[in-house]
Amino acid sequence: MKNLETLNETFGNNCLSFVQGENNFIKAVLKTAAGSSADIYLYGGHVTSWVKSGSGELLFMSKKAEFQKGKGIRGGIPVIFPQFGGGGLPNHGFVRNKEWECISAEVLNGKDIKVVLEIKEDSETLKLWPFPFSLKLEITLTESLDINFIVTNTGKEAFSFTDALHTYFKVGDISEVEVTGLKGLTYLDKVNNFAETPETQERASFDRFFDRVYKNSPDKVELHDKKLNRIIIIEKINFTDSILWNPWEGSVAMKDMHENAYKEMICIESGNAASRVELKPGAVFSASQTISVR
Ligand code: TA6
Repeated sequence: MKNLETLNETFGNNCLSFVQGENNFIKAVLKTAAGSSADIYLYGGHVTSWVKSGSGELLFMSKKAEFQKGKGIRGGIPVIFPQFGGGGLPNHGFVRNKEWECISAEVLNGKDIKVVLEIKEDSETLKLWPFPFSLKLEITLTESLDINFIVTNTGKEAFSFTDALHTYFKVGDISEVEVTGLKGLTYLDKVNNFAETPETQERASFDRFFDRVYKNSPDKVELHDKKLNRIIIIEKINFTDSILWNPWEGSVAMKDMHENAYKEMICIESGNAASRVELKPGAVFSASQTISVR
């Protein structure tokens, strides 16, 4: 794990610097000439802020988010691999709870910034999940925030996984939010024993706890925020599903969620959650998400 000085010497430029963030966790701070910015912690490969010039902060971060080794950071864009949700591994896998390496940083077209982070197996992960792998995140800050999610099977055995970019969006008031693009899909309703449920709403709205895996969702979904008067567009490639979640008043039991935090957020996650991705030795899987605002 490189220290701050080495990171800045190796990758720093006039748009990117590494600083000590919360609890002295190292984060990259990206700033474009157009006035957009993003914060990316090496811990978890975790984007915690995306500010678009003219629109303000687009991502939700809990005021009580914990920056502790072994714990997930509550908010931003947790990276979920090799397991979405519960199962034989820790909930949502283990890469969000580990240090990633920065392997490259460059300014594109004189204005956009691309940072590549990588995590590989180590003795801890091999105990949990006995497969060598590489997971790279190519994060590009332009007028939008683009993330390429690239898994390589670097071992000699095939493996399978589920995944997600577990994105927490900041909203003005969850009761004044609508999500479009889901009508006609079937979702697994985790609030109702994973019942296969048809989505009948053109403009899905929310008034209670929801936790839904929309299978084979379209590659574009929109978040309409009436209170903040903005539309966030989530576009994805090769992430087959969209997962929507808000704990509602249940968040009172979550010690890393501040009071009434549920009112200010919605998770719309791009992932492969309902079906596993199979990867042969040497094979590469890539998926991407682009979020933008208008
Ligand atoms: O994506 C929705 C979900 O799977 C919910 O079921 C809930 O567990 C949420 O993720 C948060 O999980 P976490 O492990 O980050 O508390």
